[in-house]
Amino acid sequence: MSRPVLWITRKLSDATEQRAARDYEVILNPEDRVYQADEIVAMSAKVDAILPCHSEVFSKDVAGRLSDRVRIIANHSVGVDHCDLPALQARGIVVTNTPDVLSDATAEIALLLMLGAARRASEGDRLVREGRWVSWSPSFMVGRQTTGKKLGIVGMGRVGLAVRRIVSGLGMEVHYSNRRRLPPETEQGAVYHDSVDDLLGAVDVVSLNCPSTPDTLNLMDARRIGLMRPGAILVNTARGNLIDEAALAEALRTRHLFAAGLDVFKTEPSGNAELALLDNVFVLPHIGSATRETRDAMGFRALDNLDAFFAGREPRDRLV
Ligand code: 8YV
Repeated sequence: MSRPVLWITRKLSDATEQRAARDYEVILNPEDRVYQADEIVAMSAKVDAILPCHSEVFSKDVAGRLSDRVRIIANHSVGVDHCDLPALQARGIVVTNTPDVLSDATAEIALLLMLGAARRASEGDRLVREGRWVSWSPSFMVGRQTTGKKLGIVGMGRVGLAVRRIVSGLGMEVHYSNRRRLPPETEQGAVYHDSVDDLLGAVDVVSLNCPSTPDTLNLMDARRIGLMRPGAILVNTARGNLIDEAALAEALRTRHLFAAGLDVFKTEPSGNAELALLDNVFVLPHIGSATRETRDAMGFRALDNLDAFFAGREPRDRLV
């Protein structure tokens, strides 16, 4: 029986590409070029399966124009806001993602962002590198301590729970909001708020860990940012769409917020020029899951889903 043709849209880890080449007729992208809508549609006529990243957008329009040959889109990401799931489902295309395996790596970046924002890491780094560190005093570069403070996690799913685990050494009091309250054994004493609004005023640091959906677009708008405590810190490792970036920039300029730590932006790549000008923002270029271990694990999880599908079994991470 001939092997399914699999298009891997971006350059993935060596281990992932080797395993894929062992089991599929693979089309790779060694130049790591980003494919646009018409190219995705054209390529779809040649393949049975696609293994994309969040950089390839399967909008309603693209879903409608994909070749009938494509049977499964096995994403190399947990977030699937780049996929119009109802439109793909209507085409009979199975869609999977890669939950669990990136939670710890993403939580590490949330911790880094929180501490980087609280302790003015970008500012200090620039000062030393640019040769502007010319004096020292006890009142120099004073930041905020997070030890023993209150952390609010918006979206207590797998990544939210990993964030809570990783900050445990800081003795933070954990609060959370979530669509559903967690059972006591999972909640483990975290304080539940039945609305984001209610959570925001109760904590010193807010970590966004919920998916980007039409309901969460600009979740952190000017009104909600205004509900945060004066001097609070906002951390985002989820998706840029969760924040009204102009409203955030204003709150940082006026110092209503002490700082923000951001790994994700509305426009990627590139980020947000207005935010980048501010000293009290610690920014990274969407690298939440970018560790060698996690990249292998994500690739393998996507391949596990493909293997199950082509063996006639239900893929573990099937979304539609
Ligand atoms: C990835 C992500 O870097 O999984 C997600 O949703 O945003 C990131 O972990 C990216 O999607 C890799 O394909």
